[in-house]
Amino acid sequence: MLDRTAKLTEYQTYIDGTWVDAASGKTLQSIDPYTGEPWAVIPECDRTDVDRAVEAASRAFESGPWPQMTPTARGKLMRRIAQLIEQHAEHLGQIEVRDNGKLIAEMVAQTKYMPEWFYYYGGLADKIQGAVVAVDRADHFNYILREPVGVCGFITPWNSPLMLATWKLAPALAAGCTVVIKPSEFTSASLLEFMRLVIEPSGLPPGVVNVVTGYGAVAGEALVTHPKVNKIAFTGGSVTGARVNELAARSFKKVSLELGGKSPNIVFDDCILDDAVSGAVSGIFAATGQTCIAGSRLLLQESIHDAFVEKLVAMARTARLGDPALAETQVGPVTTPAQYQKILSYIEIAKSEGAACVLGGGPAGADEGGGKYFVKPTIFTGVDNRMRIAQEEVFGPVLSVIKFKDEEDAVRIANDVAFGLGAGVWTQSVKRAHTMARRIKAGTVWVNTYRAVSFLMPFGGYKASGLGRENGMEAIDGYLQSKSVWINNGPGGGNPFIMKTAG
Ligand code: TXE
Repeated sequence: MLDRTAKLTEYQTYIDGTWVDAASGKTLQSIDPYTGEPWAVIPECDRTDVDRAVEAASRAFESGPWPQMTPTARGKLMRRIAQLIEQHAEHLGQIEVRDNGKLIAEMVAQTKYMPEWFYYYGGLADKIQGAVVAVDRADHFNYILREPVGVCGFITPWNSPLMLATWKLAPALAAGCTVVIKPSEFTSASLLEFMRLVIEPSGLPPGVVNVVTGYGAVAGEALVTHPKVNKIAFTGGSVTGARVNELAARSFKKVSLELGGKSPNIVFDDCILDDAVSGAVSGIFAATGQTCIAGSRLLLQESIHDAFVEKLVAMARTARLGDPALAETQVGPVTTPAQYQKILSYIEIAKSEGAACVLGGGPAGADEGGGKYFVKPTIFTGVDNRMRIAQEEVFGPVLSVIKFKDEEDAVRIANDVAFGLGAGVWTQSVKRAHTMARRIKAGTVWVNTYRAVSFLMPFGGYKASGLGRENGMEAIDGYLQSKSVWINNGPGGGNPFIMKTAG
């Protein structure tokens, strides 16, 4: 059970295998979104700390035990990390409930599942294979090596702090990289607990994984612009993602971005209605809508629109708001005051655009199970896809319902948006399922399910939803680069003034 009575917990950050304060001695406070009160004190790192962490990661990459370790040994170490997460899953989950306001029920599921990433990528560590190429030259033996990209900087958001760090950390370690992580200033505690309970006792050499806590504009930008960082992996909003991409480009860093979405959840009249209603609820009200894959545009076929909305509203109305630490709670608080204001402002925008609010539409008071930063599950019908409420990411429990006529119309509306992260399709027709999966421009299409993720399935965005993929075999490619090796076993010579081509 979560203990909310303890006084402020003071954290240090983890750089080069030791626990340290920020060099400046500055700290920031982390707020419990359920009570609105500070509960933890976190070092406020700046460029000096980032420099220390990157230097440590660079040393660990170039020398010391890490680059000497065989990929098989790296894999074993990663399996040890997985076991340590299993041991501490409950505690890690509770910290995230406290720091982020995530539901304990969701955190139990997430922290139980997280070890799979380290088992899976640990298993892949010694299966990273180059190739021998039968090159078009006599007496040559050519091969391709696959080498780690080097020091990686991770910038992670507040909505699923540990899970999203895991998606980056596991493939990076398997590839042999070293890492500096800048968690969100709103939710740093679970990562620091992860370092204490998992990374430190795992036996990873010092400097392989480092953490710099602090603000995005200071610690984040120092990491993105540091000359010794070779790759940036970022998850967050599109505006920040674009800035990170531009800054990283100046020093030619490799970049992967997992950004926002405005995902269509498309319901055809041949669906199993109850499953689709539950899928619509899960798409927008799970995690209080604070998820990049939120199915925030519900596209309903005209013929079932009214019946569907009736069932949807009836189900959403029963959602239990409350303390995220209680197993029975279904909708928790919004994580940050700024996000709370943003959600409320979008509710007003939707109203002013002429959408009809058929459920919720404002803050949830204490009598409804709410607290300081609670928003009622909100549904707007009569939404036109050109409205801001249909085009811009709200990142909260606010659903836009849009009517469509037929398959063609559904595809047009679904793709008429800047984002392309996910999409849901509810139908019993096999033909329609495959057609829609092919025609929707999004990194993930779920048919008759929603918000499902796995370490085995690539995850990432089309269009403004990002660059690169996390999870699955291809994620490891983002942490590797290839080197072409030419060995001439034959005579030298030839005209030194022209390129050595086959012709
Ligand atoms: O995210 P930011 P914010 C979306 C969602 C939300 C909006 C804003 O719509 O309402 O973004 O949220 C770090 N250089 N998503 O402001 O700014 C920051 O410290 C380097 C979608 O909280 O993107 C944090 O660690 N780093 C999303 C991380 O970037 C910088 C998850 C993310 O913060 C930086 C979260 C800078 N200049 C929000 N500025 C998703 N894809 O799941 C900030 N940061």
